[in-house]
Amino acid sequence: MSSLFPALTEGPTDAPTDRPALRFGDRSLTYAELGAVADALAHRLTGHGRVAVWATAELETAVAVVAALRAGVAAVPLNPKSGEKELGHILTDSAPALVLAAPGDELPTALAGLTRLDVSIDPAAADAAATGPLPDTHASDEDPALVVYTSGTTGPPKGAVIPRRAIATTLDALADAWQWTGADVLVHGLPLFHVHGLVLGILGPLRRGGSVRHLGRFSTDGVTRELTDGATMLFGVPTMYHRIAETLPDEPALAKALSRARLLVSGSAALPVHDHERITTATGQRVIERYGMTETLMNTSVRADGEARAGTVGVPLPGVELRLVEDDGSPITSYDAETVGEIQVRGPNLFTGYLNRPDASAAAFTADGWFRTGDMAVRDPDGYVRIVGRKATDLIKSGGYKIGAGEIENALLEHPGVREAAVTGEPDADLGERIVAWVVPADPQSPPTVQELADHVARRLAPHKRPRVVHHLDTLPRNDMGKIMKRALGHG
Ligand code: MCA
Ligand code: AMP
Repeated sequence: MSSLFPALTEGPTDAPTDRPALRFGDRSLTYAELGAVADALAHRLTGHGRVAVWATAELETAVAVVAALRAGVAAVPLNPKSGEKELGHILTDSAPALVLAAPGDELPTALAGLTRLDVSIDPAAADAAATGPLPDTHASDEDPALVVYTSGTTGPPKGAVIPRRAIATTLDALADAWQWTGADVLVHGLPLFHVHGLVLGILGPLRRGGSVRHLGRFSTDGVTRELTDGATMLFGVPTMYHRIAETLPDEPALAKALSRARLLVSGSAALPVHDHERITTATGQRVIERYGMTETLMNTSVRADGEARAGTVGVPLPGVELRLVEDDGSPITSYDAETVGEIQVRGPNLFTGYLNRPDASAAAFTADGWFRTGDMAVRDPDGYVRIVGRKATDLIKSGGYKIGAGEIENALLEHPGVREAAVTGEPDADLGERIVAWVVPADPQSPPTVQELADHVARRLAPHKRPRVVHHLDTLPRNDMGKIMKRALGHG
């Protein structure tokens, strides 16, 4: 297939190669510099199998992933806050040949057995090393580009294998929907170990020949600064837009900065209509929503040239087939804004399957190749999709992260103070949903505190999977089969 990043080799069509490609804080690389450092690294990666990337929100992560893609080698982004159990699982499952990290980054012992390659971002040191053509243009469309770990209802996270064609397809479809060009300057503060921050937020601008300024971590001050200083687009999860909506009344500079933006895009979870309205009232701008999944990349979006309608995720992107189906799998043909069905999608934006999980991969698709998203929706008469819920109550979306209840329950059960555990999600104005743990203590006289259990889960799995609320119970409500009745807990 053709290069994923034409601007790296040919230069953006509408700008010279000294145009900035990536900026993280006060460190940046132009297209020419990124080409040099990424290709120098890529030369050292060719021939390897998968490589892990210690995916901090830093310049080195972006360089490492671009280098892997240039080398035609699949990258496995690791959450640097992953706990020992989660990290152990991902490493065993994905078996990377080596790990790429920024010089000086301290890596946990779980990675000690892997060869480490430091990522240099010094173009002066790179020039001499980068010689000869790179094989990336010979990589095939179906070759894996990324393996991204994503939680399910039960068990440990599964590695979604995302081929090169899915990345190219989804980014080009978004370019069409958003009139996204090399002239755009994107600002975001998303983590780089998930599709939203990495594929849309880093690879997206690079494929267009535009630039990205990463905030390191999200803050409304950072958004104000960058949008005032020439950035044109903002990507965020609803929690970020909620924080913007909360801050707007006290920060006229934020309102002014947002009102200058070309496009404000929210995704990864539903943005409440109240937050849409507060932002529009204060800035005159409408936030547009797009809907995607790790397994499918992007499926729908409100178009830049279409009507922005709060509470909807817009229309299917070019090349994406989308249908709603009844419980028995029969397609729903009505566009009546009422009939609820599961969203199924088909198209070149889809992943190829879960790594080492033929069972789960087969179960994810219908016999005729539609991917079952598990999201429930209705369609407006003009085709706009409105997501109304999720099939599985055991999936929680908190801060835009997908978190499986079963995974947290298993981790809680490994705590000596816990005899039984159930996990649910409950509404949270900031996070969308917060994780609630229902625990039968091993010793009712000294039940484990919320802090203890939060630290335990953060250490084992990841901080964003930690319970925010813990209820102590004498017993968990169970049905005749012994299954925990989560509805009887008041949630789920
Ligand atoms: C707190 N912290 C802890 C503990 N408690 N660390 C260790 N042990 C503890 N017990 C740390 C947290 O890790 C965090 O660190 C900091 O303290 C603050 O925690 P918290 O308040 O929970 O988080 P926050 O900083 O308020 O985060 C809100 C957020 C974040 C910024 C919105 O949730 C976020 O970045 N969400 C983005 C999720 C995302 O990208 N999803 C995309 C997947 P630190 O700040 O250093 O981390 S979905 C996707 O990709 C699909 C395709 C799609 O459609 O987009
Ligand atoms: P993940 O598995 O982390 O990639 O998250 C994918 C899930 O995020 C989807 O299945 C949806 O449930 C949810 N999601 C993503 N974007 C939106 C959106 N704009 N509105 C509502 N839900 C969304």
